[in-house]
Amino acid sequence: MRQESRSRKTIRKTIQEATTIMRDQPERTPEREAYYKKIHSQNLRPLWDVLKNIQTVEPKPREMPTLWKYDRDVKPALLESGSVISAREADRRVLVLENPGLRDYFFPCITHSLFAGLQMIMPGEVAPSHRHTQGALRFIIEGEGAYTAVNGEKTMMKVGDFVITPSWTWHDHGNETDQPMVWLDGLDIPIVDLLNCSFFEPYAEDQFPIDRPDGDSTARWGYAMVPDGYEHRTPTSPILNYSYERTREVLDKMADRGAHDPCHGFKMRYINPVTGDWAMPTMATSMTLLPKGFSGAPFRATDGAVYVVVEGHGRTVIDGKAYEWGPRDVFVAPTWCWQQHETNGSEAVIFSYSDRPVQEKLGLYREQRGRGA
Ligand code: 1HN
Repeated sequence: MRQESRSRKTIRKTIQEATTIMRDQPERTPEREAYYKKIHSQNLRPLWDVLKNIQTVEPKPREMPTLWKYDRDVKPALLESGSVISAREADRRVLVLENPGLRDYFFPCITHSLFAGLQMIMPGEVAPSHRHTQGALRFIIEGEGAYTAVNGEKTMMKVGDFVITPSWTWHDHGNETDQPMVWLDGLDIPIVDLLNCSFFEPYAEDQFPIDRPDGDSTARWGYAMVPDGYEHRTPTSPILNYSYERTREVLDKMADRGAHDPCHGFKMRYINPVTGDWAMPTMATSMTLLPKGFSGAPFRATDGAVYVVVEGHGRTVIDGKAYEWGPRDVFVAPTWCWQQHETNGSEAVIFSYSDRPVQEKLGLYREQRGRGA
C-alpha cells in the first residue's frame, strides 16, 4: 500500500512539472515567415506560432491592483464634473474607474470583465430613463434620498444600499434632495460585449411610469417567503434594494456568533431568494465584516474582485504590495493575485463584486488558500 501511494505521488509530481514547464517555442526562420505571410492572404494562421498567447501556466491578468482614494482624489473630481456637464447632457454623469493596465481596452474598465464608475447626481437633476442588456448594480457611497426607479418601482437610496438594475429593465435616477449623491455603478459590459449581445433603447420620456409603491419588491421577496403561486424564475433577484440597515444587522449577528473565515472574515453573499443563486447572473455581490485587529490569511481566486469600503480602516496586501483603505475608497484585486486583508483599530465593512457567477456556470472558478487558512 505504502509503495503504491508513493509511486502515485511521483506520477502526480511528474505531471505537475510537465504542465508547469513551457515548451520551447518554434523558431521563426525566413522560410517560415515567408510561408506565414503567404497563407495569411488566404485567412490562414499557424497555430504553433500563436499558442504561447493562451497556454499560460496560470492566468496573467492585464489589469493591475489599483486603489482610488475617494475623499482625496475622486470626490473633488466628481464635484468639478458638476460644472463641466449636466446629468442630462451627459445622460449619466459618471467618472469611470479605468484600470491603468487596460488603457488600450475597447472600453474603459476596472477589470477585463467588469466596469466600475462613480456617478454623481446633483440636487434637482434627473438621469433620463433607458434600458440596456448590460446588467447594473448600484452601491451607494455618499448622500441620502436620491432615487432610482426600475420598471415601475422607485427606491430611495442610502449609503451602503445595494440596488439592482437587471438586464433590459427601464431605469432612471433623480435627486430631489439638496445634497449631491454619489454611487458606484458596476456593470457587466465586457461580458455582454464578448457575446455581442449589446442592445440599448432610450425611453420616450424622462421617467418611466411608477406603478408600485416604494418597498414593494422587499415586501414580496425580502423576508425568505415568496408570494404563493409565484412560478417565474428570473436569473436576477426580484429584490430592488438590499438595504444597508438590514445587511449590517446580519453582519453584526454573524459576528456575535463567533468563528470567522481565516481569509474572508464574515463574508455574506447577496442571493436571489427565488433560486438561492447569486443575486445577479453575471456579478457576484457580497458584504464582508472584518473584525477589529483582523489579520487575514492569504488567498487567491480566478475572479478579480472590486472592493468598496463602507466602514473602517485597514490595508489589503495584493501581490506583496499594501493598499491602505478607508471609508468610500475603491480598490481592485486582479485575477489570481494573492490577497490578504488586515484591519487595525476598528472593524471594517467592505462591499465586493466579481464575475464569479459566470466562471462557476462554466466550471472555471478556482481558488487557493495560503498558509494559516
Ligand atoms: C448606465 O446606463 C448607467 O443607468 C450607469 O445609471 C453607468 C455605464 C456604461 C453604460 C451604461 C445608469 C453606465 C451605464
